[in-house]
Amino acid sequence: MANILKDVVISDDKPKDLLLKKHIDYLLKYGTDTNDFEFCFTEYLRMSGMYWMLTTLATAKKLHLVSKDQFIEFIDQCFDKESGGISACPGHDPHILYTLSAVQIACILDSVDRLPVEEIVRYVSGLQLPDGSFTGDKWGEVDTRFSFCAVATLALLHRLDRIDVKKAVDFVLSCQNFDGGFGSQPKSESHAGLIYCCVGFLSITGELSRIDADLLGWWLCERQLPSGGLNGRPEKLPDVCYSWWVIASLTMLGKQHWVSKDQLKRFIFASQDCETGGFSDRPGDLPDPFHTLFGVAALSLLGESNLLPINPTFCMPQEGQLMLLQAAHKYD
Ligand code: GRG
Ligand code: ZN
Repeated sequence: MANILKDVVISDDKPKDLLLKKHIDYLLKYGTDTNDFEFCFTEYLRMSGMYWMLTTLATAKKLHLVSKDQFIEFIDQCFDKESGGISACPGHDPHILYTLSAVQIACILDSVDRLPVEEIVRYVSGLQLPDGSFTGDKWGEVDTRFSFCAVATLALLHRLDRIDVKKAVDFVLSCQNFDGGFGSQPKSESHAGLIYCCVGFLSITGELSRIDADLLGWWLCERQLPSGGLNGRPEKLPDVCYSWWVIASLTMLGKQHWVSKDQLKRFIFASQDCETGGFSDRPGDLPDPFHTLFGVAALSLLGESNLLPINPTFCMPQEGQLMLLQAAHKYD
């Protein structure tokens, strides 16, 4: 029996170009009603939500529409003096993901000098285990996402020397699978989100040449479905966020041309909400700030005009801090 391919059909009434102004309005309005159910429900990821919003606005050249101080003050309220880490919102436990988001926010706003840099470095380096892996927080879960968060945070703060980079690289390489992809831990299934984390990690640590780029590039470009959208692993539906996780990984590997860019753009454009603004995971679903960032960021990588170039490793606008860092090594 033939395999039935999971995919979506894009109807002709779906948007065919970028509705940027609507997305700016959607993001600026999001969070103005703090009693809104969706806003309250997403409290546990607020710091990342702010990073998604700011990166989208920066990529759309609209950063001047927000006040810097409000974000830096929020980071201050989320800083945990004891551990040195940063949480998603006041009163929550610190975590490496929200610590990275806070550092990204400060970089985008050119305000790293207002961060408690040494305490943050102490927190991140303290999460490394003897085998080189990283836990996400004091509770001990190990995942390659946290290896990425650790080196991205430290690279942005110019403090990579504060961890054992060689051991960290060995751990990430031990999560590489026979299909060329990477999972969350050794022997875990390859997944595009985790591949982005591991390729990004190896880009930051200057070890991209340790990847079999042809094998991984093949796995990644097989994520493209007839609709043009990309899924995160075989047999799954396409989703706008994988436009980012996959195309950013292919870009770091110098193989962006291995997927059809026009078909991918068609899928991303079709996932915009022309009434409210914002992108959803796939055409016809409800929009959210997460998919709005990754839709816009993928379009930037695909060369969409009116958007600033985005860095495929850090998912932040290239200009400013990242120009100096030059951490996204090309595969050669
Ligand atoms: C700075 C851009 C940036 C990121 C920070 C947290 C992180 C680093 C990246 C997340 C990568 C990611 C999306 C990992 C996915 C993990 C995973 C196994 C998801 C599976 O979710 P399902 O089963 O999704 O709901 P699918 O699409 O596979 O059905
Ligand atoms: Zn998604």
